[in-house]
Amino acid sequence: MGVRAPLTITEVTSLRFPVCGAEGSPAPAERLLGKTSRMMPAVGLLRIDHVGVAVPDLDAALAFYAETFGLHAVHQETNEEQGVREAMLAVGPDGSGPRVQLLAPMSPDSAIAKFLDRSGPGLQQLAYTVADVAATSAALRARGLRLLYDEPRRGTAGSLINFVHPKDAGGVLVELVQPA
Ligand code: V0V
Repeated sequence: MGVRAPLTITEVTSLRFPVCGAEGSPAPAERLLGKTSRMMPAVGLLRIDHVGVAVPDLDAALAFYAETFGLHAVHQETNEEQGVREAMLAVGPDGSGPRVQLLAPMSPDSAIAKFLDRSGPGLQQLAYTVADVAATSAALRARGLRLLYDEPRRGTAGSLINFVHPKDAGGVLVELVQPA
């Protein structure tokens, strides 16, 4: 029996899978629920990109993470559109895995300022890497989820980003990141 090579990113994002069973071969869920067959585009989450942590003061948080956890920033920038100063911290000896993103507000009406007012410092978002943020957004819209932006916007280091509304994702603000 042959072993299939791993799917490429292009193949992963072009996959379609039956929600209730392919035409002519009803899946158990379809037989049980009696739903109409339809094909959905694959969502295409590739890995966890980063977790975002809301902090009131970026410099104080950077010092805390360095002294306490030995984590250091590998990238810092200001994103005016998102109203944040942010830093990406690498984890582990080669730093190639998911990162911790520290997010500090630039103004009182920014998303991070509102989060801090409501919840205090802490986990604000979970971000997944995707190959094509527009395609993943479309796939999630097809499942009835609300995406915050009609078109992808600019994220860290020239990436393209969009978000799933936390009320449609089990109380988690989900970010989609297409790296530059
Ligand atoms: C709000 N809610 C959250 C939440 N933010 N739940 C879980 N996690 C969060 N981060 C809840 C909130 O408690 C309410 O629940 C409900 O959602 C609706 O709240 P809302 O009054 O509409 O809240 P707002 O006005 O604070 O807006 C929430 C959204 C906003 C998610 C729409 O934060 C947003 O646009 N976020 C996307 C942009 C962003 O987060 N930018 C900063 C990171 P109840 O009370 O009704 O039960 S920038 C970034 O990540 C970059 C640049 C990057 O990674 O590259």
